[in-house]
Amino acid sequence: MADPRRDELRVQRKKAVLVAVIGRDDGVQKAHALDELTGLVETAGADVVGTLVQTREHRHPATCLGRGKLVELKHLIKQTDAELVVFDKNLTPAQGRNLEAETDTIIVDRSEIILDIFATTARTYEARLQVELAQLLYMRPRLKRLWTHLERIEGGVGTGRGPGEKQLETDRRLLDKRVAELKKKLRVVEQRRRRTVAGRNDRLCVSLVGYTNAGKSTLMNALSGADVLVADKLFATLDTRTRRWSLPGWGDVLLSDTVGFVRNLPHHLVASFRSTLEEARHADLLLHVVDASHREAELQVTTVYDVLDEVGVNCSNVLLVLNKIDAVQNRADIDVLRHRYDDSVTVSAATREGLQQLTAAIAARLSQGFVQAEIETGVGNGRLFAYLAEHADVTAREYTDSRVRLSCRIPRRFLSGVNGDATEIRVMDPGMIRNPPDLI
Ligand SMILES: Nc1nc2c(ncn2[C@@H]2O[C@H](COP(=O)(O)OP(=O)(O)OP(=O)(O)O)[C@@H](O)[C@H]2O)c(=O)[nH]1
Ligand SMILES: [Mg+2]
Repeated sequence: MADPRRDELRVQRKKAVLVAVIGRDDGVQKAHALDELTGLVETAGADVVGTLVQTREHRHPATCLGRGKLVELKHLIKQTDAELVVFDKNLTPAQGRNLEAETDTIIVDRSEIILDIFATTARTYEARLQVELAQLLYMRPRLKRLWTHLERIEGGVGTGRGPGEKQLETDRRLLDKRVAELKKKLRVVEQRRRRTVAGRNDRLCVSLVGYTNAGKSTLMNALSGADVLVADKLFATLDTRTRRWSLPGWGDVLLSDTVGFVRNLPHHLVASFRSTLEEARHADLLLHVVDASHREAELQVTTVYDVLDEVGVNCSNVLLVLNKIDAVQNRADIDVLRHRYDDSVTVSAATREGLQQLTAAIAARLSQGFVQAEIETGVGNGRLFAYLAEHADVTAREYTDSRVRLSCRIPRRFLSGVNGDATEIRVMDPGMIRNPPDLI
């Protein structure tokens, strides 16, 4: 379905006023309340001409802003000739409608800006499907408001009297039909991806996750010699890229670069990007990349854990990578972060400082996934021998009559496959193995 707002709501080159409403518990300083939104709006291509911040514990149910601030906003719009007002919070459809009526400008919220950026950046078939689905689901409860936009800008649609309920009904039906189509297509893509990821069972997978612009792609390139896109903009990466990486002292593993996160990601977007994050969900180790030079590094770390939790990624094996230390002005700031996240590694993907320590830490972490086991079974158990040959490192064999006792190192996740009648398993050393085998 054609999006009737496509042209009208395109934020590019529009003059925008940004508004934040912050509470005491938001953990955001007033002076910096709009830093991130400014980055998002600029990435989307609009010109920021003014800002307004209100400290308020409860958002006004009808207009988000209190009465006085609303008057201030109207002045600011007049002064700056703004065509667009962007709210840092997500607005309800009714708040959007009321604000538009009050200010006579286009009101956009944080979700719409993020969706807009994703829509412009999405390149692959999968990413496009995901973004379109998220956009339509976001639009659905706002359809009426959308037509009011058109009415005002084009002096009415068709008859000049504006669309009736009938038009709205037709639109909603078309939209629902497209949503069903997209969901079906995405299911196919998802199944394919799931099969691909499951098929990699014999290789260990390391996934880079983190806040947008933290340096994930730069680190991927620095570690594996890949040439994925790096850019000083938000959401440069939308698709997961996986490369084989020869990890020193270990052997080949798979390294994946994934989409970055941001505070208050639109819920629909998170939901539709589930399949893109399939790699992270099945990773043996997550490298959580943090921009240590960022003022809000700690807040960003928390956000990333929240989103990972929301999309069902298991965070039990995470290595925190404090990146961009070359850009940290005050070294004491790094010490604070190191102290806060004591099991972290400090690097600069740009200058390669600390990369050796990082690869050693990754190898050590991966080896924690191994166990030392003794397995006793019948000498004719060909299925088990084949399984161990594929997945384990057998270090000793001891035969007695018709039985054999095998000592081996095996990835913990493959232990459950060692079963069957008359097979005994004894896990000897569930701890770390210092010299992991070269090949897994
Ligand atoms: N000074 C400095 N800049 C870095 C470092 N690592 C990355 N950058 C810069 O940070 C910006 C973002 O880097 P990317 O690698 O694209 O970040 P990303 O995490 O992949 O971002 P998204 O894909 O947008 O989520 C680029 O301008 C990089 O050059 C670093 O160690 N030091
Ligand atoms: Mg990237």
